[in-house]
Amino acid sequence: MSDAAEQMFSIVKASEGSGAPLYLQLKKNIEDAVQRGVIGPGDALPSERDIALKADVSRVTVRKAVQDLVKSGILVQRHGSGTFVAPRMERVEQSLSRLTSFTDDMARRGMTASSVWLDKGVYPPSPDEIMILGLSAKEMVARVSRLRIANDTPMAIERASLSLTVLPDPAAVGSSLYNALEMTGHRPVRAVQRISAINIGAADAKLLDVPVGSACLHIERISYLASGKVIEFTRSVYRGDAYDFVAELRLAGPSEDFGGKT
Ligand code: 16G
Repeated sequence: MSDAAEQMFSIVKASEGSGAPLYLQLKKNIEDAVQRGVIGPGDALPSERDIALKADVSRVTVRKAVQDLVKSGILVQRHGSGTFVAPRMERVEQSLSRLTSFTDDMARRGMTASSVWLDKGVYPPSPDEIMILGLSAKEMVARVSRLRIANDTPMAIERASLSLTVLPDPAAVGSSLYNALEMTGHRPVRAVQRISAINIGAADAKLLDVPVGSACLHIERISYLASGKVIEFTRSVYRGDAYDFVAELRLAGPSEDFGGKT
């Protein structure tokens, strides 16, 4: 570790004229070192014991500072291998005017899309699924839920529901849902997407490898066939630190309404 990096462990004790709690000083020093690039994404921090020795503070003080920095996403801890500066997230810019699939989006960027399956099965539908997919109460619904990954980074969790008439065997879906729909002539041609801000809960945070409560985007997509039939109802959680959704806006003509709810 460079001399400049070692500086982040120099703490001023109360007896030496500083009133700030030791863990806050240590936390700020590490945060400043990350911001100034003295230590970079992926760099390892010394062990808790070594930091305590270098800073001449207790291990409890080090733990408190490090835990706060992990919570705010500045550091990451990997079981058994230590504490690291969080990797820098390459933000993905996603157009809101084209109906594309995750697989297409990543391929266009030269990234490899992969998924971890969380669920694929047939279930009795929820009231939302009945209403949105236009099912009868007796029909079952196909659900495919996946953690979507770009290169090695988890980007989103997508939970899709479809009518069994278009996806009779969800277990047969391979790496792309839209490719599976395309094969049976059911790829959607239009979609309405609703995006809202959320603070992510513990289970989804673990899957996306982000701190609990971090800012994410909740996206609901309802997709349609050319006939106007709803084909897909997907609820997703996208990482807020990874995505910019971009929409092109044009001045409305005098006869166009603004699409708002009245
Ligand atoms: C996109 C869609 C999702 C769709 C998926 C299909 C959003 C927010 N979501 O990620 O609704 O199910 O693509 O991707 O854009 P796939 O064909 O790669 O499985």
